[in-house]
Amino acid sequence: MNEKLLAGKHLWYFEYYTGGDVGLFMKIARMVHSEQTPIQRIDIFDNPTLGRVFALDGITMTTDKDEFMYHEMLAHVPMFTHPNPKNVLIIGGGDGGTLREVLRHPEVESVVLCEIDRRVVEVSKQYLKTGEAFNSDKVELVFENGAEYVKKIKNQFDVIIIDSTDPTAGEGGHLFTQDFYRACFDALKDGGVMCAEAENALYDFNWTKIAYRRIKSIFPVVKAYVGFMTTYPSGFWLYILASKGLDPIKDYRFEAARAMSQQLKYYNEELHKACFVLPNFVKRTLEES
Ligand code: AAT
Repeated sequence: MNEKLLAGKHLWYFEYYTGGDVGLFMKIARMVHSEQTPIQRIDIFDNPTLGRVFALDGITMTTDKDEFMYHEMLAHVPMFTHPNPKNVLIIGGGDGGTLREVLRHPEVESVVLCEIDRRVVEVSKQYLKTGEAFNSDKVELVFENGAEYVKKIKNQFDVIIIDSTDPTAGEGGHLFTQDFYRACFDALKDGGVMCAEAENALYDFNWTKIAYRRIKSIFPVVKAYVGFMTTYPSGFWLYILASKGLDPIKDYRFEAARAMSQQLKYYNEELHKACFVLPNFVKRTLEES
């Protein structure tokens, strides 16, 4: 047997995907932080291959190695679809990764980040590289359930990004309801763009369909797109972009996207178009939903 796998020598982390038959495991080379907050369990540990890993309730949120894939795709597709994204709202995203990507855009004047669990932001600032984004003075933090916060806001944001936990666990479910999407529509200015993480087509496709159908009943333009995300279930992640009129393929800022892609590891101006081309089984199912 491989020496590395000898029982008793190391701690191991197991993530069970929805259904419980398939999952992901990682060696815990060093435990960095564990706590139970009033909302959820936070664990941060180091893995020799993936670097620092951040998990909530036993579900992987970020690893140093691949968090850029998810955060770049979640942030830049809506940010380059909008012609001038000055005021941005991020719901969830307490690790700071989406915030870091949003702050790369020079047009941004202010970002409100509404996170349900204050401790996620505090431990991210202390232990994660993504937490460095909170040092920006453009950021206003709100610690509240995003579904409650957004109901109180009208006509204020150019872009809203929903960086939530899965609807199947914890508090993420609040961010997949029809009322929540309607409140996001109302919180956007005319010409506004919303983008939501939308799960995967293998283990949680039902949730992608539900989110797509609900968003479609509210926004005139709705398009799903896809990206690799190697440590999320299936490695193949879906996102939903919705707008009050802008088309993410016809209207995006090609030149600005090209200029920024020099400093990015995943997103580029060509990928922006390509990510909307969906595999048949995803395309058909979403069209029917
Ligand atoms: N940035 C990649 C990591 C995440 S974290 C999602 C964040 O959403 C968590 O910090 C969680 O505390 C916060 N959150 C959950 N529900 C709410 C809510 N109702 N209001 C505000 N914040 C909330 C995303 C992981 C993607 C899924 C991986 N499978």
